[in-house]
Amino acid sequence: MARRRQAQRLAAHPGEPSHGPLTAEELQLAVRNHSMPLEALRNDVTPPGLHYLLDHFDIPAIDGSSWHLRIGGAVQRSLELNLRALRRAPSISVPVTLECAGNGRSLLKPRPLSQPWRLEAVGTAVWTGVPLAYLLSQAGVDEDAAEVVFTGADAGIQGGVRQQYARSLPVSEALRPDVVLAYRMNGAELPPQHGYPLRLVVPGWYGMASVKWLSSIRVQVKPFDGFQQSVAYRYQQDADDAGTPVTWIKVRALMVPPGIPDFFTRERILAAGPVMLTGRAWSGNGPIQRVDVGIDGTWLPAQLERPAAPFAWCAWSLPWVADAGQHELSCRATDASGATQPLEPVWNYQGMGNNVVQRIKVTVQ
Ligand SMILES: Nc1nc2c(c(=O)[nH]1)N[C@H]1C(S)=C(S)[C@@H](COP(=O)(O)O)O[C@H]1N2
Ligand SMILES: [Mo]
Repeated sequence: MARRRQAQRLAAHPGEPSHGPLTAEELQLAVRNHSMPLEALRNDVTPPGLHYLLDHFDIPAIDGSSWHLRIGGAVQRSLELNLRALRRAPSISVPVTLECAGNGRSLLKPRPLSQPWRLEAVGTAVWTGVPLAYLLSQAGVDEDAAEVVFTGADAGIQGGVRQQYARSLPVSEALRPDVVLAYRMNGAELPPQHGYPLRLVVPGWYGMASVKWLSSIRVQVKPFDGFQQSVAYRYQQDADDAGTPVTWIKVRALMVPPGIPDFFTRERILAAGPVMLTGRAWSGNGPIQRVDVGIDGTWLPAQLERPAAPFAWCAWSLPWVADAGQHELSCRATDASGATQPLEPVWNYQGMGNNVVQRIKVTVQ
């Protein structure tokens, strides 16, 4: 009996894939970290509160008036800046589509136990703040520097390791002109859950790179080997596989589910006749080249609109004349690198980068 209990506990261990029903631990994470309701795909910029959210630990308590950011390590001059100094520095505003690398995880079989996203862990916001490259040039990055490490104020334990959330970027990425230290989101003060008072935003990279609640930036000569870099966020086949790092966002399209939902199943009910199917598509690997919409398995090219910025999603649309009966709708994007979405999920141990096509069941009456 004790043995069985232990086995059950092990089955709910994060990282161990499960064939079983959703666990209490997954539900606990899911109610803390929400996705974007698919109908919010109708907005160019995701309204406040509808952007997806992923916080590993607790939202830290930070007093903006005494908070400051330290920049140090392999630099000529270490800097210490408070919020007022940052707000006086040159600023940019960048529309960016952020997506969690674990998006699609709960559709994998077996299901890696972690935040159980379906397909909606995405959002687009306009991030305003200081270009990281500007502050790094003020500090003067040493010639032999390799990486820049960003550490958040949030702390916890993951994989048995006590840590503050931290991630690094290669110096070349950190110096891109569109990488921003943001203190505003959609024109308003950064909300507590999205990183107040300051967060990094790395356009084109999966969300884990965009460190929230920044407390320090450290330039390093050696590669960073923190937990969120060397253990988490890797494409692995099993626990012993060192794997490859998760970096750029893979291509994906999503559709606004047409018609009205059934409350419990979320299946769609639609009146027969013309309907405009719409959605958004994005990729970290070059502009979206095409979106195809599948109607009962027949693919038709959608019309694309221009995105607001290189790493913001683009809108797509396709008119459809719905005839009575059951239908399955899907959408599939292709980016400039030629990459497209798989029709079946591609499994990996941490459930990363599952950009399988979305399928929506519709009953037309
Ligand atoms: N300090 C800190 N930064 C963090 C995280 C975190 O838990 N702590 N989560 C990361 C992950 S995995 C994602 S997907 C994004 C989510 O950003 P959002 O909550 O603003 O959508 O923040 C990233 N930055
Ligand atoms: Mo994430």
